[in-house]
Amino acid sequence: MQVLGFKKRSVRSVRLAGSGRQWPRVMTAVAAFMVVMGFMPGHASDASAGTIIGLNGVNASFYPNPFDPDGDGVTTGSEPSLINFGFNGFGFGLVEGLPVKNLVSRRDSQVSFGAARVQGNAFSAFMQAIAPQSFDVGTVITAQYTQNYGTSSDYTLNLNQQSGGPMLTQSGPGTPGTHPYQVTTLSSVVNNAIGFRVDQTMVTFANQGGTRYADFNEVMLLPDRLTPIPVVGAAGSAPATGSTFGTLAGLTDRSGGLGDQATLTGGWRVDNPASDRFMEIEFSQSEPLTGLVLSNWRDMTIIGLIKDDNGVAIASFTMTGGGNDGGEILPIHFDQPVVTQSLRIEFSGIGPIGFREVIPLRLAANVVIPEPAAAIFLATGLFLIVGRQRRAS
Ligand SMILES: [Ca+2]
Ligand SMILES: [Ca+2]
Ligand SMILES: [Ca+2]
Repeated sequence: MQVLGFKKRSVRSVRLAGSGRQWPRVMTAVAAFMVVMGFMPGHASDASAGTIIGLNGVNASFYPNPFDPDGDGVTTGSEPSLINFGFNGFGFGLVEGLPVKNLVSRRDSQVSFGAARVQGNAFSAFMQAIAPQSFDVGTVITAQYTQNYGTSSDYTLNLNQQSGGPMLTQSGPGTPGTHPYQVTTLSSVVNNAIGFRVDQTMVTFANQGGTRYADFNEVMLLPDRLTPIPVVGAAGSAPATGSTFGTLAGLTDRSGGLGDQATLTGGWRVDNPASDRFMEIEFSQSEPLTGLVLSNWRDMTIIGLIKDDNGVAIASFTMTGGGNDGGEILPIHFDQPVVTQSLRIEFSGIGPIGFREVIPLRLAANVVIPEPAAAIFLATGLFLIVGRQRRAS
């Protein structure tokens, strides 16, 4: 089994690299689960179709989607989520170029499957989603792909609260030809969120006349206050035959990837991977992993087993493709933090493997009193003590 070395690889993680003992039993369970769930590899749907099962005492699940409470697709089923859009200021010819519900579909893509688009003749547009019930938000994670046509499509994202006004939580420059994943940790959990609104500059595309567009790929609102765990190394399968596209650094560069295979940047993909089908990321120290966002590349089906730095399997998962240009973007939650210095994913099945992005997350520290405020607090206390002493003397 080939192991690509980390700069700081520990003895523990070398052991983990050769461990595949639990694979057959786990994959039997995964296969049975897939049959029960009616999972068909390659099935294209606008519903998120991924599955996850915690293993060896770890409870793992996907963070629920407030806009798809019954989990069968946004605006599919009984939930009364309200998704709408419009121009800011003067405009005409308003059209939903791609379904705006794709804002919360938990799928990502460059421009087609999984993305939301409003188009027409205006300079600014909004897209918003209101959930049937209020929910907690501690972290906002977004994906925005902007075409490389020379004009910035900057945005602001406001949380809508059940009581109180809109709350600005994130903004982005919309730099042409980029595909950023942005993680924003709120200073405290918002308990009465009801939805969000993206306001965005509309831009013209080359050879598209005067029509202007606003594209946005995904907004994920997670209840925990999470912060990304820094990644210091990565390793992955080499191809048996064929090619690797992108780089291992693209796994965790906060870009969803650009271009087709031959020109891929911001992602990592291996066609015809060797028999040791894996990817691995390493942290500088043991970290309490609470969340993990996985975004698979394009139309590939992924069947994976996640292992900690002792080689213990903590979860198995599946992800589907979605047509030519849309993988899933799935936020995994571990009920109890998994303390580990590395994460390894071993792939099963056939076909290419790869991700647009992997985001390991831990709980954010509680907000402390900023130093100037603390100094005032201490000075006030000291003043009161001195005052009492003077009065007493
Ligand atoms: Ca639904
Ligand atoms: Ca989407
Ligand atoms: Ca990436």
